[in-house]
Amino acid sequence: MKMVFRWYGENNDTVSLDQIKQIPGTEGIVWALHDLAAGEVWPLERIQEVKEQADQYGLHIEVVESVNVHEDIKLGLPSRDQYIENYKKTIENLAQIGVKVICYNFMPVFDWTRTDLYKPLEDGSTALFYEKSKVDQMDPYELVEKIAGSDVTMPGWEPERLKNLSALFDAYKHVTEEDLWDNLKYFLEQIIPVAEIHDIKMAIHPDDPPWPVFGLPRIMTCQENFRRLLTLVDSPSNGITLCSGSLGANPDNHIVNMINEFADRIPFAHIRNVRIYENGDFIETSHRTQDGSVDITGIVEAYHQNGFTGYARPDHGRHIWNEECRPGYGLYDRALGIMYLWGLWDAFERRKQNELAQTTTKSVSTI
Ligand code: DNO
Repeated sequence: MKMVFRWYGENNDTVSLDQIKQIPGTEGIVWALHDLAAGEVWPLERIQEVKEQADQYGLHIEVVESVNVHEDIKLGLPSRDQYIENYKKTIENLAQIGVKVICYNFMPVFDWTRTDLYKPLEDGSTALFYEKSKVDQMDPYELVEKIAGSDVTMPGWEPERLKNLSALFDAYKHVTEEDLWDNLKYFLEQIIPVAEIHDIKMAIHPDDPPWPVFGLPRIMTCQENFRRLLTLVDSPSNGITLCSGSLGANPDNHIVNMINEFADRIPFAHIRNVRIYENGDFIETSHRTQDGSVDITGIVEAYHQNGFTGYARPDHGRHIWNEECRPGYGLYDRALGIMYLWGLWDAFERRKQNELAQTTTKSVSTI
């Protein structure tokens, strides 16, 4: 397991590279050129710039999250071909500077969705919260008006997506889940060969939450659908960012089974916990197994048993110790998350070594 940490860039993050460097066992940043709109080619010089910044701290830049997919590709519009060409060029440029994994998602219009960014937990910290009934009852067009009339910015949403929201909702009105599958296949058939040539693993992120929101279709939601994704283009470059928190918001998703089934197609793991309530609401807790509904211990054990050598990052943290930061992306709780993940990993590793030593001793003593 290679531990990495998401970093939003020099002028865009409250966490600094020297702080990241001091988190034990952390070897690289997970980054993106967040100011570029989906569909633009990422220029080589800009990529090089980030590499130089990271180099100064001995951190690598092998994982990008995300190169976002233009809506025209998801909608299957004729204009998609130009955007796909741009995407290929971005893959080439990233490979040239040493990137190995590109995370992306195929969620229509919105990335991750929450209803409260600072919901208090019992311990006095705050965390990202999703109130299911609130989203279920929300009329998307009302939402558009609300957003248009405010200076609201949403986590994980690029500002330009918030413009023209109404038109986007209209465009998706007749797009079914099967259409989305077709459009994903079309996209993958074109970009995966390019990724293969450049030894890049594409890693799709699950939909968060893993069910349709605002009447928009969502397909990266469950084990069966990830199985289908992997067959769309059967290549080691067509992989998954297995996000335990996104998938874990649906109690029917069994993450350990997914790791066991897809292990060799998971180049990138997001590991975090989430507490699910009976009414479908959920809140993001600390990474510790006992604090939420997701079996983080079992998940790390499954990665360990499968000999996982991919990249892993802690995911959203709570806001603790009065830290002011991007929602979910502070330093403290994610650093604690890393220590928990390493603690589990090291214990599993020690157990394995002890077992190996015992078998060796046994076989020696029977000779
Ligand atoms: C949220 C993230 C997502 C993720 C994208 C990947 O914190 O996990 O925004 O980066 O969905 O494309």
